[in-house]
Amino acid sequence: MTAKLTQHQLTRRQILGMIALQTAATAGLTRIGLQSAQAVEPAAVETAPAIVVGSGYGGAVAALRLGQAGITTLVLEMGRLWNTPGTDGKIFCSTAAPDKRSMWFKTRTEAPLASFLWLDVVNKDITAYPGALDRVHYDNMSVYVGRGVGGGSLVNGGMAVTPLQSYFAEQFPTVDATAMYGTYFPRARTMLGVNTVDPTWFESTEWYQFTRTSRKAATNTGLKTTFVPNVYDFGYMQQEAAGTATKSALAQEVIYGNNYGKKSLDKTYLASALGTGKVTIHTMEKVKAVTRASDGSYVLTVDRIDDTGTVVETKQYSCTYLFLGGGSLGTTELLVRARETGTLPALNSSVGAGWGPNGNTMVGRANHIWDTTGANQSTMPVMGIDDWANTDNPVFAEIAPLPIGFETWVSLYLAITKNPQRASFAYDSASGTVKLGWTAAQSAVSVAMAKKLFDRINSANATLYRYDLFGSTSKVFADDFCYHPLGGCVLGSATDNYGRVKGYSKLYVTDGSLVPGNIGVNPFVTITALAERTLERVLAEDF
Ligand code: FAE
Repeated sequence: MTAKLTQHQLTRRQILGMIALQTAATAGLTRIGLQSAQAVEPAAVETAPAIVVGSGYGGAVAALRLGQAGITTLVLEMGRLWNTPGTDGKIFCSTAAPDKRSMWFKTRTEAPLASFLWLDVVNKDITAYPGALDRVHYDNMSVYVGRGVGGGSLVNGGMAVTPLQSYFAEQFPTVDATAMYGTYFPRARTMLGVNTVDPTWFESTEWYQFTRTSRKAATNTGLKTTFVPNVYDFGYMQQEAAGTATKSALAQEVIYGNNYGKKSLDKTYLASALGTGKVTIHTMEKVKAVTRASDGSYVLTVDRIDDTGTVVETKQYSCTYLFLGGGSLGTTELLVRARETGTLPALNSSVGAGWGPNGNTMVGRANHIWDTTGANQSTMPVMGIDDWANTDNPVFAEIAPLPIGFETWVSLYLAITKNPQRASFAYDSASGTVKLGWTAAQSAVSVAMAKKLFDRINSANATLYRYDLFGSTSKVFADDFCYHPLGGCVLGSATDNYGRVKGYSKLYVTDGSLVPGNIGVNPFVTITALAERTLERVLAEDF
């Protein structure tokens, strides 16, 4: 049984796009498109009217809307196409049995939950390979990102949350919130395939016992909980629970990819983009440098890598319109490097600034023996504790699973706090990379906010924190990693009000780097909606 979307759910163009994805995977191609499903020998310098860097949310929206407008578009993605089963018959590996497919060129997995009972039982040695999840290390902050066709959508928890309109307006004072909430958020949700868990099933299934136990503790504290939509197909999940479909969310699959059930971008935006016949995706190609030629075109220097990470070719591409969708880290790094090495010298000083981890802090609580969380846990979160309206201490805490197959009595949370701290990226000429200037003191602000909320919950329920989950140091709050990197090329500062990069025409940012460090909820719906808004405007005015 597979999670292929059924024909009636798909447009003809999406079906064509999915066939292109499938054919490319089977043939082992790194070049995916309707015409190029057969291997085509590329020219020395390839030219396309539009190039999109990255195939996450921002990149996927750009690819589809450009393709629909009839513009020949090339997408360059540094990760692989995730569509070919390994020897176990699965495309992705599970969190319980990680192998080389799990992480991006690591020799040992680096899972967010480093330990259990202080024991180093979670992480495993693996062979270095272009796996789906990367953990990028900076001083005091590591950032998890997805790698491959679909970017973060391959590895994320699928929580598809629209921020409070009032907070959106606070973070984006120059954006017309009425248009966002009337047009672009609904468009993004429809395109992403957002759905919600059936509340009746939720109340009865063993798979969400962990959520109900956390809800009980929140309710005892007088806190509000709210259901959270997701792009995982809950109809499929119910079939998994009933034993009539192959398990994915119910088989410990999430951060290293889901084999079934999740509507990642390769099933939605990117399939439609390929279906236009105008879009081609090149995989395993990392954009290193961008410059502008005297005729105004952009010239990209790109490393093509193989499965060992070896650069097998350095190529050049040129385009008239360049859309950056490499994510907060990828796009910001490219632009900071371009400014500091003088290849795009007119970029302003806001490029690289305004970065934040969305106030992310992870924490675990120990429940009483009678408050079980269940051996069986779905990997897809469906509920959050919503204390954002508490002006003294605004926190939105997603109730996260700990799907390790036995009873742990642990309630786990990913808290999103309203941490106002921001950091900047600086170019390091010795390594040719950028460094993030985030400090431990800045993380401490998120921890203090999360602690205030969870101290209340522990006090109301006479429960304690877990000290054994984040390494051997008895750390209670995981304050050194995030899932939600935001900012670096903030809308209205590094760009105009529509993502057009200041200082250059026909150069656009479409991804999470536009969001000023915090959005109060899980960010991909906001990133998608902003990209829809950008593409609509740019196609109407700039082409
Ligand atoms: P992103 O999706 O990161 O895509 C960027 C793409 O560009 C990637 O495929 C890169 O490989 C590629 N790339 C980067 N640099 C280059 C380059 N130089 N050349 C070629 N390609 C390049 O960007 N968010 C939610 O809303 N709900 C959740 O439940 C949720 N859970 C998460 C769980 C995990 C484990 C992680 C890691 C993230 C989670 N997120 C969640 C965050 C979400 O996935 C993230 O905000 C978006 O993926 C960001 O979208 P972008 O378009 O900015």
